[in-house]
Amino acid sequence: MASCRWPWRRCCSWRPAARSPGPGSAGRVGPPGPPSAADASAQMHYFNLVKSLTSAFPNRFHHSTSASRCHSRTQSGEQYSDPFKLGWRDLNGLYEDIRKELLISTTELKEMSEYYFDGKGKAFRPIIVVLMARACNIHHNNSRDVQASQRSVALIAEMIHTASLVHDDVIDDASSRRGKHTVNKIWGEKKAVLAGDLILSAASIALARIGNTTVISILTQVIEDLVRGEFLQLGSKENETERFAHYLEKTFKKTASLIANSCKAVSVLGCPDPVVHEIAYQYGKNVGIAFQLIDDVLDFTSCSDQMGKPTSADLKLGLATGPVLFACQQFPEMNAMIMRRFSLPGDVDRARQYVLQSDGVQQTTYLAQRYCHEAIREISKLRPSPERDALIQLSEIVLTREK
Ligand code: GRG
Repeated sequence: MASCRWPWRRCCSWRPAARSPGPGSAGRVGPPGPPSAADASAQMHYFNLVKSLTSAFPNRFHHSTSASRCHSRTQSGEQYSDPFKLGWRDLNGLYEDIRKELLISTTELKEMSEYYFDGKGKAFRPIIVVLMARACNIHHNNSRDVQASQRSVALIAEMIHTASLVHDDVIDDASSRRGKHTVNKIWGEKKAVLAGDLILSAASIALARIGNTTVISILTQVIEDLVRGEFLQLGSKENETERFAHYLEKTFKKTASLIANSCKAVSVLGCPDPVVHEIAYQYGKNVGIAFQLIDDVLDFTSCSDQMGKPTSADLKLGLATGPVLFACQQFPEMNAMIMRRFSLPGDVDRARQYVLQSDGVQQTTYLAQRYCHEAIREISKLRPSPERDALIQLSEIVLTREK
């Protein structure tokens, strides 16, 4: 297993080639601006959760920046060196509570819609949401504690995420996720679509119950973005620069919008200051884009066992992600393959070889680092708190994750 990891990825200080599109060309979603000198130096049950996180982030404390080298101290004086542990205090019973939202009388539909709420996911989104809630709450004259409505946003974010996974697996005809069969493989496509719809409708009911129209509009935007992001993924662009902007827009819509808007929603619930709302949104957007860029890297560098789903999946689906787009700058012969979405026999293997011979993986990782630095720059504008420090640490974990 160790042989399929790329340990250098954790301390990559690689710089993109002069021709790289770089984050500045990313249009609206784009980015952290031109590289600066700083860049270079640059409970299913608690046990299961910890187990899953330990294997997902085994090296998370081995590579820390001075900004993130922190031990968070709670009001009780207990010390946390792990942002997941700090966040999880507010998430006990997360999956039980989600299952309560999915109150369904039909046995089969109930089984299908509860299938992924088994504690095997990383719960990355709910963790960010509760940490952000506490980090924002101290900006208003109230307790740092997470409000019930903010905790609901954490549940809703995980439910929207899960519904989109179920639908995504239907679109991609995927067979495995999180190391188990997908809903569509077990129950068939039609029922899987309905199970995704049901989770989404339960999330919508929970959202309406919060009763805040601003928050409703922030989180419904996410659903539109998810659909538009998936649509963008169905198309290709001929021009290289347009192709990169298209990729980053798709990345924002498919992955980052949910994180950005959930962060914004809890900031709105906790604090009236629009400056704080924008910081929360920008942090979530930048971390979310970095998260997806690393996901795209892992599709080339990780093993199926590690990921719990097949790797090289993107090429097989005809998708040109960051590593491919960067590789194409070095190997322009990849252009034709990208345009025909790797549909000819041998295209997938050849494209994979080009990527592995190129700097595509390093460049994508470097780009993700720049988004994470931007996330840290944003969140550092908030008042100091253990949760703010944990969010800084979390952005680094995004870069070092192995699943
Ligand atoms: C039903 C709301 C809805 C949308 C339909 C299918 C679709 C439109 C959108 C697909 C969105 C999607 C699946 C994006 C991928 C995001 C991503 C990186 C998923 C993996 O997240 P992890 O690693 O997964 O956090 P775990 O398993 O840990 O939860």
